[in-house]
Amino acid sequence: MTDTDTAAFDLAACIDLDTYPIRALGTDAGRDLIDRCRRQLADDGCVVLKDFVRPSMLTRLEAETERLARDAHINATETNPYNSAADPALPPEHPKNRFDDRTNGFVAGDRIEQGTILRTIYHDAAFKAFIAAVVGAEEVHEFADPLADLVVNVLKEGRQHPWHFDSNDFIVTLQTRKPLGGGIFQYQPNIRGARGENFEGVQRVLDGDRAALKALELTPGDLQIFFGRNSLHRVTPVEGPRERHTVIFAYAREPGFVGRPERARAIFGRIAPVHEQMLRTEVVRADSLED
Ligand SMILES: O=C(O)CCC(=O)C(=O)O
Ligand SMILES: [Fe+2]
Repeated sequence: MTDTDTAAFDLAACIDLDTYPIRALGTDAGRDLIDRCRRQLADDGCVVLKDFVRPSMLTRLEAETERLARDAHINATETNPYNSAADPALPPEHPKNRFDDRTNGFVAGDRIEQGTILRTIYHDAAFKAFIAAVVGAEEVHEFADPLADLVVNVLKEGRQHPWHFDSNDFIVTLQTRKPLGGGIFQYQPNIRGARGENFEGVQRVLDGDRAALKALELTPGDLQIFFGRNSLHRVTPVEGPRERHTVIFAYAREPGFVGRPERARAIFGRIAPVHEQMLRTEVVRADSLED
């Protein structure tokens, strides 16, 4: 590790605060930014802030995730859009029975040190206040899960993240490395929601209907805020030897969120002490129910 990897730095040198005045949300320019983001999220479920990270920082940003990506846990599995089990009572063409390869890798949060650009942004109070204002929350809270709080999503050549809905209602991502081809983020805004699951609509997308699909042409430094709970989305297979890297900043509306231990095992290949604690508590609870 070199000095530049660990040197502390001012976030103002990293984020384009002139275009994105996240430290001055009470000013006209700050309110304007929030309004624009909120309108776009309401219309589309997605907002992209181009060049959120200043171009002068991109080399360092890319080097950071490139170094971390060597530690990614590759978890090749088959998943349906709901990340659930198949339902044999339903026909094979039903979306619940449509499984596709999920072949991305994740670098867990405990591999990402303090002093990195990624952790500096993640813990920054102004950044969190900005995200809260955009998603319409009083506050957002860092995950209390040392693996899932901050992760790097790594897609190698031929790998993909297939059609799915997220379990979090919103997700904040930053692209740090763009592949030579493919790796396109596609989504169909609000395909499900208050009116229900819309299995027919989901099935049409899985069958190749592209009529209402949107696609993002992301480049390194772009920040994306996305309501993935109701918008079906995927990342298409990466083409060429250059990996695709995105960073996921995970926040919750309530404090203390920890993912399920079995999910940590599936995604990161291991669990943290907080998950071990959860398992012990469950055993105690199960025992007392038996009595
Ligand atoms: O890497 C991305 O652009 C987003 C991946 C995604 O949809 C997810 O992690 O849930
Ligand atoms: Fe997702």
